[in-house]
Amino acid sequence: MTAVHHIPAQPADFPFAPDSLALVVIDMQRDFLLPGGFGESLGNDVALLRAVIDPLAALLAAARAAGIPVIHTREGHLPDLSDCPPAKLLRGNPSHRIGDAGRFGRILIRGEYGHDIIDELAPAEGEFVIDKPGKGAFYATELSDVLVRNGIRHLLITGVTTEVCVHTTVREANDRGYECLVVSDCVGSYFPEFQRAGLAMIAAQGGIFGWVADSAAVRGALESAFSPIPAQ
Ligand code: C5J
Repeated sequence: MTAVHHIPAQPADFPFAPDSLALVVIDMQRDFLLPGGFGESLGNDVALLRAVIDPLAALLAAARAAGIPVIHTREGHLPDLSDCPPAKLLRGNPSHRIGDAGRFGRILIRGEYGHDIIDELAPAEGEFVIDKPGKGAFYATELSDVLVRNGIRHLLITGVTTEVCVHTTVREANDRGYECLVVSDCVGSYFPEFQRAGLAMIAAQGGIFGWVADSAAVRGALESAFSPIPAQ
């Protein structure tokens, strides 16, 4: 039987089995994070999202060292926009719509430079990359299949933005019976008040959507759960 390990978290320790754990990295894309990109062109301060890069790079390295599956997601659409609901296309700033020309290519269009993941967190060979047309990572994607095929039940959730794609994914995962721990310094929002409230909402009411812990606590637990067993 697989041993159960724990990560110190809110509202209580997060129990996980090492062989059912995965790291999920949501939408760490140039369009959202690069200075001069789509996110910034909407008037947002990308520094608030970029603060996530260093702790997330360290967590990614720890996950790779532990050998747990890593799943990256990218929000975006087909070049002909056939997978983009008209309501999504029409909302937002009229001068910066999905599919419009942006500094890093057509905004949120698959295959464009801006749609891809930032260099610091580039997926390694063998890691999963899920392209999603929605805010949640389950809607219209192969994520459920990937999780089932790999026996994954426990998700460490990171990425941007806290109150949009991170929250939607956590809620989708929670409804499907997955146990989600949101890593507080590895998720980011353009809005400090949404960051605070978004994290509080996860762990409120006894962990209504899941657990919250910082990356130091998660890395510590990974190191102890995945350290080699000393020879007798
Ligand atoms: C947004 C996302 N905020 N990845 N996308 O539109 O959260």
